Amino acid sequence: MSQPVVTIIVAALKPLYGIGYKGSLPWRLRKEMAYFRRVTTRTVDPSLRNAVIMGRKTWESIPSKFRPLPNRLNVILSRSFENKIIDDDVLHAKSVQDSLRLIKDKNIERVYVIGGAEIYNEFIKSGLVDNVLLTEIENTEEEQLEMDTFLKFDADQWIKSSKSDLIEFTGEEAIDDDIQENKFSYNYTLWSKQ
Ligand code: NDP
Ligand code: 14Q
Repeated sequence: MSQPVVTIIVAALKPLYGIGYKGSLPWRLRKEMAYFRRVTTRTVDPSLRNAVIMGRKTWESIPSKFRPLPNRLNVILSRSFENKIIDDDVLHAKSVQDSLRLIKDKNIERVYVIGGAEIYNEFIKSGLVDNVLLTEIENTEEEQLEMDTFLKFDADQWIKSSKSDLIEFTGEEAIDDDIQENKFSYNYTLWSKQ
């Protein structure tokens, strides 16, 4: 495909859409991480892979034994990088436009923008994002969770898709509502450009 679909995938705590704390995730949600892995890895065409694009800080936040994220082309953005093919699984890019240009001839089915906040904002500003896969998390405890990184998500700019469209888009067999894990309740949602 000449221009693969670009999708942001993010888990955010409502109502402020908090996504990070001190360079890490503010929560540990095992089932949410498994969903992230399945959805970003899955392709319809078995001869293709997906690309995951991330900021330098998010790359550094992934424990080294888990990166590069397997079975996906990992693209890392830094303003101090040269555009460079590191190996078959890792590319470096110095801009949003360059990251998309670099993966053009790489047999990529979908592009997932996996964070963090700065990268999400840069992609949204660029107008190149087609969809947002947003895991909407709610805290079921009184105690406030500490967060220092937030997603700028304006729901008025996006149309929420139906659950059947979410299932079709992700390729998941079924998607539960109000998943409970630790002190949180969450829902997987899909938003498309208005
Ligand atoms: P990012 O991961 O967005 O990385 C920011 C870095 O990316 C910048 O410092 C710069 O690297 C590079 N960069 C940014 N814009 C561009 C550009 N236009 N061109 C080239 N390079 C660019 O960092 P954040 O601090 O914003 O987010 C990290 C936080 O988000 C962490 O707490 C992490 O855990 C969380 N997170 C949460 C997710 C969730 O779903 N809840 C998902 C992913 C991350 P350099 O400084 O090297 O130039
Ligand atoms: C899994 C969290 C998540 N959910 C959703 N819906 N969208 C996302 N973009 C992300 C994310 C992310 C980046 C990230 C991955 C941050 C991180 O900070 C500590 C760790 C990981 C991570 C951790 C792993 O442990 C085992 O395998 C892992 C893969 C990624």
